[in-house]
Amino acid sequence: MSAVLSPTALSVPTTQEIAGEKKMLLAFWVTGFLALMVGIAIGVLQSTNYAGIDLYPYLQPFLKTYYQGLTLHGVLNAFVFTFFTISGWLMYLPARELNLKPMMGLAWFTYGLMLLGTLMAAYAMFDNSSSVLYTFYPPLEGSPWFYLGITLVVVASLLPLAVVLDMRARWKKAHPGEPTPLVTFMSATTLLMWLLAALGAAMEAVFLLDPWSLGLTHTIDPLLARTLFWWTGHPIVYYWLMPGYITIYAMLPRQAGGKLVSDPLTRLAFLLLLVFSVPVGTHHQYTDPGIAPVIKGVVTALTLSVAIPSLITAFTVALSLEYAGRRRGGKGLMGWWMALPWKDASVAAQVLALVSFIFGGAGGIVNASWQLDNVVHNTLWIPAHFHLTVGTMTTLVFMGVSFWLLPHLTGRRLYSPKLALASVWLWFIGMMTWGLGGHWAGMDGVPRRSWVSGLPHGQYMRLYGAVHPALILVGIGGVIAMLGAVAFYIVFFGTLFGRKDAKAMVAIPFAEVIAGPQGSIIVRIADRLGFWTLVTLIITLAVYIPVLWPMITHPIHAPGFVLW
Ligand code: HAS
Ligand code: CU
Repeated sequence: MSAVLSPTALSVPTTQEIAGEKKMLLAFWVTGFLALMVGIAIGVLQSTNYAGIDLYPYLQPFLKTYYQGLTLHGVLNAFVFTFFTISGWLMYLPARELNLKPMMGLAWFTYGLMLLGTLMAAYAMFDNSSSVLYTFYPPLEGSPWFYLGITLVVVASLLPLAVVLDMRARWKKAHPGEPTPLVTFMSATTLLMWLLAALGAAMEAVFLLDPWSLGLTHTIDPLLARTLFWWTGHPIVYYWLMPGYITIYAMLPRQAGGKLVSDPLTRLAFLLLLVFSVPVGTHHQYTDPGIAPVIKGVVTALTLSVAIPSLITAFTVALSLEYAGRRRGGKGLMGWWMALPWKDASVAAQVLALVSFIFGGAGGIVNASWQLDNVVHNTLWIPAHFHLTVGTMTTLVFMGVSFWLLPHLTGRRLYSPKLALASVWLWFIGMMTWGLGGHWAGMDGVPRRSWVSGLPHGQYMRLYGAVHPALILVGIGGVIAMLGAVAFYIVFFGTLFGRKDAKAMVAIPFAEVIAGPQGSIIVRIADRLGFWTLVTLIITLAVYIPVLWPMITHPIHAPGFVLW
């Protein structure tokens, strides 16, 4: 019945063999979480803003406006935190699973390039020359440091693909005819998806933003730029999600005391995520003019398809958790749920993240339908949606991973497991409260990205008094999550600088599987990664050529604006 995930997965390699690789992942992980720390600190200002409390006047001269704060919050959390942690994670896991040495020179080059890009963009954001928000929609104009910095970060994020494909090729050579081991398959699929996804932003940067900000062109086409941005901007959310799914599928079941129920279903979910993620970016532009209605209809259908792999995930993972809970003695309909190891902060983080994702995903399905999106677009509903998805599903999962990963990488004991557990619950409760308030206020028409607390109090109450309870929830949620973050970073740094302990060097908790890959036709078909990448490219071009052609043949020439 049960098959081990891969022959090498459960072996514990000697510290010496992998010390360099551990150092590499630690560098990526710590840099990402440092960016997140700054991003979260600024985030609380965004939450209190909606509750009607303007803290920005107290932060002069560090942060001049709400929009500067919001730009830093979005870029540091959504790009810098994710790109660093994901790049290191996706190179390290296959190396351990396959027991092969990754191309360390390229791995460190990735780190250096990403750091350089981050520093350039951070400089441009902190000096308030680029308060263009994390979507940098032109004709809002930022400094070349910002656009060039982001360009370097994106280029760097593509390099781990070469590292992973190289290891996969070497492994395949030594194991002819065998399917790629699961975690390596998931890492490669994520990075191949991201390669096709990044083409949009790359074109936007190279042809539009970089030359414009350098003064080589004097006007910009806002519609074309937005469309290329969302080519990348939608699938980037799966680039944030899939690395979290790797631990949810391939590690959480073991941490919870069970097994992953199906290897082939896991691969099917990742294959569908590869194929359907990229062509649907125009669902962020349902209200934009200049895109044919028929395309918006097609994109609605395609977007609903990309929810299918997450629905598969919901069932596969719920069953794996149920198996774990019953093995631990849980009885009856929901007894297994209570029997999960809730005291383990790493498990609690991941399971609570999944609970939040039920609501985040349901909101996404509302956004996906063209008609319903018209009700919620550009309202606080949208940030509520993404604070439950990237802000909880991705972030809380990676917080939970940190609780075993840091001891694994440093050989130091987890600092205060109790505080770790408290941080998880505080983050979860804070974000769920934020999510509730944000969805509610959004349905009542409160706009996103608005410095509402900058209004005179009477005017704020006249406009938003009726939804004030919802906006207070947003403020309270942000503060609770902030407390969770403080607890989390005490544990994070407490572990990094804590006591060495030989027993702390835990192995990666790769899970065993119940239904293995042997003899599965899905596994055989899914393993043809080159073919599926080509299929995805063809579908993407089939959707995007009709979208882009009218824009290219009828260009808009807009001058730039610097507003804040
Ligand atoms: Fe989204 C806007 C559609 C998922 C992030 N999304 C955003 C933005 C961000 C974002 C950042 O169609 C804002 C961008 C901006 O600034 O303008 N999104 C979707 C859809 C999905 C979806 C259909 N989004 C995500 C994920 C994100 C993310 C994941 C980050 C990581 N989103 C949209 C649309 C917009 C949008 C439109 C534009 C809206 C507008 O007007 O601007 C789907 O992938 C969601 C599928 C998910 C599910 C949930 C499955 C549940 C699971 C948990 C199971 C629980 C278990 C626990 C096992 C169907 C897997 C056991 C528990 C028991 C009780 C048994
Ligand atoms: Cu999207």
